[in-house]
Amino acid sequence: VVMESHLRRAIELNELKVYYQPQIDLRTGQISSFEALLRWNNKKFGFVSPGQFIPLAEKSGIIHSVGEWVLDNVCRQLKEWQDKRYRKVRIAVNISPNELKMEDFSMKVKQKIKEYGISPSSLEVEITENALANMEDTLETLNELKKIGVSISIDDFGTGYSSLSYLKQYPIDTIKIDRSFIQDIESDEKNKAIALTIINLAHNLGMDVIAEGVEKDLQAAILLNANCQKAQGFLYSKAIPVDEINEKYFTK
Ligand code: G
Ligand code: G
Ligand code: NA
Ligand code: MN
Repeated sequence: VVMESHLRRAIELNELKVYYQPQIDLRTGQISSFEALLRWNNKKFGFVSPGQFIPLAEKSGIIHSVGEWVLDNVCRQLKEWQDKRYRKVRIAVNISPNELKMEDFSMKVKQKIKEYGISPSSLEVEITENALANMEDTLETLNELKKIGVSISIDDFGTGYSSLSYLKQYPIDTIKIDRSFIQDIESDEKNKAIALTIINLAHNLGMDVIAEGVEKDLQAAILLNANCQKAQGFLYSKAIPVDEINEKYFTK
């Protein structure tokens, strides 16, 4: 409860910050996109990990204002890069099941895109399998997002409570292989089999695929050899503030 009351004031106290983790095209080694990952630095609690405060935000309903704040921040960032004529990259935003469930979610996204005048294709929403599990409205929301031109990816693929049938019902662009399958892909035959099967599954469905949690060159080599297009992980970079992103990836 104490942490919740601090989280409630985090936006007005300027305690939230969006960090960005690069997503790499394995064939060219170039950055193709970034995942926006929220950070909270509180006076009393210090840095609280999103693994801790996101569930709290979801339980308390704070996730709606936090989610809007993140989306606004990301769209403003895309606009800034667009104005500076930086190389075109996409930003992926994590969306909680509770946000996705809201009837006006796609309208809000549409309005933000319009407000900042950004290209819809530069925005991606990341949702988990669990968000798709039992909701009728979700399909309509995702279809609307798709119509607007926003990309849709499935986060932590293979770890949720879900069936594969949603892959044919929902307009999914990209599957993100959960990092638990990538972690020891070079030594664990089962994880390797699962990861390679997900890559084929995605491609057979005409979807893109990205491997999460890549930490070693050998893992990247195995994935490239298996035709995985993209990777994300500490091998390339952890999530960093936008100043560092600008300095590292755009100004040279
Ligand atoms: O950033 P890691 O660095 O610790 O992220 C932990 C978890 O928090 C991940 O599951 C990630 O998807 C989630 N997360 C990070 N940022 C956001 C956000 O802006 N919105 C939502 N809903 N989840 C987020
Ligand atoms: O659930 P989601 O996939 O959004 O979670 C992203 C989380 O994974 C963040 O906490 C991020 O910091 C973490 N992460 C990103 N890359 C790596 C990696 O290479 N190794 C590990 N262990 N964690 C990673
Ligand atoms: Na994510
Ligand atoms: Mn993930």
